[in-house]
Amino acid sequence: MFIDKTEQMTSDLAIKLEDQYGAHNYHPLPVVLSKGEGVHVWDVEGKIYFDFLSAYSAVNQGHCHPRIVNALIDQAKTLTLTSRAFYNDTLGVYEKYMGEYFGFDKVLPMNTGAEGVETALKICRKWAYEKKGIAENEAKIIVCENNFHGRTITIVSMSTDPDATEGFGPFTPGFVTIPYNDIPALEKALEDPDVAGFLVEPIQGEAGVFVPDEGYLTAAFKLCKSKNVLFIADEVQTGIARTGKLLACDHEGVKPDMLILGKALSGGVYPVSAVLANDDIMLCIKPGQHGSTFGGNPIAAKVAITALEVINDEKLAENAEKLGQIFREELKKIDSDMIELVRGKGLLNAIMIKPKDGNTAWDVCVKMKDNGLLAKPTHDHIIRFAPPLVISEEQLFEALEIIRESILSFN
Ligand code: IF1
Repeated sequence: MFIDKTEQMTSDLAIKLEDQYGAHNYHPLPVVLSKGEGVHVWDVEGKIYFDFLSAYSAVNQGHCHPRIVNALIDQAKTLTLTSRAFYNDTLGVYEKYMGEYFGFDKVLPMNTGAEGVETALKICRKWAYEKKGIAENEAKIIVCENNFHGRTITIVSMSTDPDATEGFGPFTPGFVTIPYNDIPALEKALEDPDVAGFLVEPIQGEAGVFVPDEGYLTAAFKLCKSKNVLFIADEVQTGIARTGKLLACDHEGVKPDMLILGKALSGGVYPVSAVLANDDIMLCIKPGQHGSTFGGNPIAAKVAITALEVINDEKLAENAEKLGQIFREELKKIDSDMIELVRGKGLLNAIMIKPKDGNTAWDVCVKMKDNGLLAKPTHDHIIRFAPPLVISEEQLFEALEIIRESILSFN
């Protein structure tokens, strides 16, 4: 099928093109987007939707935030990429800004969340051998069941999800898996002197917005410190104001030894990730031992600074906290036996859907799409709701009406 460049783009054509020429590694909701602004996206035919996924919490500042887009444009006209073979006039400024913003001595800039996680794993192992004195190649890192940290071979080596692991072996060794939100299990795993780190999502996003018990992070952190083990927080999805604080760890005042950020670090405008740590950990990495062509490039640097300024200036964490509480209260009022559970923190929320007359979470999402709101199921029965944090109370109530109407339509 040859596409005439002048052919009018339609949703059907876009789907056909992806089907014919793209790998089939996703099963998207049948909607084709062509424009985004704030909490809204539009499809090719011009229909408007509330975006309640925010590209999995990458668009916390709203689609195409003008300040962030302009930062991208201005830098793109000046200097896009130097590599780290040379210095440039933006990276140090960005690194200082990040260190002061999150309270760490140093940052190692990368691009995707998975690269951030891989970087943290490498730093943790380096620290294990150079500082903790674990025997070479014996370092272990504890992870939780139902984790999601990305899709590289080493990261899926930590996964308990068959879809993530089947057919991708052999796997990277050195990981110990324990149940999430289980302090006794962590305590037992920490008895092994070769444990170097504990990698954990403060809220498990992909697992279905699994919020651990109050105090879990504090207890886990204290246990790690008592055993000289690094507490590594993967805040790629929960960070950058999503859960009602700058970081999900902030709800308990836990300061991780290593912090992994991504997604909304750029407001969804550009791939930007980062690992932050203090000197005693970060300086275990010496010149030439880790890096990336695009890591910390001038565009990423300027975009991330602006994206973080927007979080502060527009008080998006406060807005997420306030509207998240209203959102959960209103969801619980929906009189439907399809809703088994409502849970979340800030504007990272989810509902558990009990299938009814053969209708599943997917059918609810298709109905919400038809009614003007986009969300997607995770693990069959859970629908995650994560609108941009710039959403107003009025827009939230408009969106809640769509959710309510869509779910009650199955009664
Ligand atoms: C997809 C899931 C969410 C993450 C955490 C690291 C990464 C992610 C806590 C890696 C990425 C994304 C990946 C994206 C869908 C989305 C996702 F459904 F896959 F699991 F959010 F829950 N740590 N999560 O959530 O970051 O390399 O993607 O930049 O793969 O379709 P990345």
